[in-house]
Amino acid sequence: MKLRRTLLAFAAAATALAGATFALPAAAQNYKSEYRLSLVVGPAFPWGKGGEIWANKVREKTNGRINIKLYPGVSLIQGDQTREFSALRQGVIDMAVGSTINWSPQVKQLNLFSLPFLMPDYAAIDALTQGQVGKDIFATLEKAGVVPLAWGENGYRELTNSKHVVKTPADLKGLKIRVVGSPLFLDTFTTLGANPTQMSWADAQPALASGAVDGQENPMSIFTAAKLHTVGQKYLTMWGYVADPLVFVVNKEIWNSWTPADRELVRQAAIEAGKEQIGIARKGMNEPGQPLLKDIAAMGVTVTHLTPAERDAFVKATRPIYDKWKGQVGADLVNAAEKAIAARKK
Ligand code: X2X
Repeated sequence: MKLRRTLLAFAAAATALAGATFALPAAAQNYKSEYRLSLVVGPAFPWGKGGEIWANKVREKTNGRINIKLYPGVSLIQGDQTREFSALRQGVIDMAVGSTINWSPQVKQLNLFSLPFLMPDYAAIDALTQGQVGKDIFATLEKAGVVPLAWGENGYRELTNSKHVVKTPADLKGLKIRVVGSPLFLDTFTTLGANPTQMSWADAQPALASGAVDGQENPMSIFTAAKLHTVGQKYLTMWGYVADPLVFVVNKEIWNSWTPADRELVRQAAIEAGKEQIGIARKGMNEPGQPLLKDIAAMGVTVTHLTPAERDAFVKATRPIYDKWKGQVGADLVNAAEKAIAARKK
């Protein structure tokens, strides 16, 4: 009797002990003192700001259990942004807020957003990222070995150059244009008669400054924060041909090393940061009169808006590329995207 009571007491104590160990977050043993968050550009840009907001929210929500350090300039991979996705998967990078363009060499579905003139307005981007297409792409990323948590936005990529006003595809003829990431960009600019060369963002700025290239395409928030008017970019064409969303993502092993409760906090922080970040990225562009464009014009930049007919000439000229890449992205995904955009609330 006494023995049985002792055994029972022992078992209860052991259970309590096991429970206590289990309930204690793995923090002390398994959590790293610092998690490395990769970004192409830092907090002076809306993109990097999104990373900073995420890091701060995570630190707060987890009472410092998860401590994130920012690595702008994709410095963990020596500035080679097209390797970011592989590095994430391999654990060289713990987390990232990355552009769909930079990951598209590894995840071909992400080229969806770079199909020329697929998304006519912000509502079209939202119809994709906030709808079923966004869910399908997250499932693809998950299969590719990372944990996607939320969408952000780099923005509509407008065309700039140092030579002259561009209003027609013919105006692009022979212009040396720096492009990034996927071969789709080379195809698009070659088809338009330009002379595209692929290089990293780090290399692009000196190449623009020296005149090694004449032009580039990037969102207006990148143009202003990087002061591209100071490297000869005096002519801006608002053509809205593609936009690159950002994805808030975590390496799978890192994710699995966190307690379920902490994972939920990190996810919530990413969703909140993503919403805020999109607001910052669109600032000055989605309100009446587009005040950011007035600021850019005041810097001495000639801002060209295309008439619907002028824009249509670019749409027609790039249609063969759209059709060719529709197959590479996946016809089902592109069809679903086209449907979602047609049904969007404006
Ligand atoms: O390299 C670019 O053009 C940039 C900064 O927009 C990206 O990383 C996609």
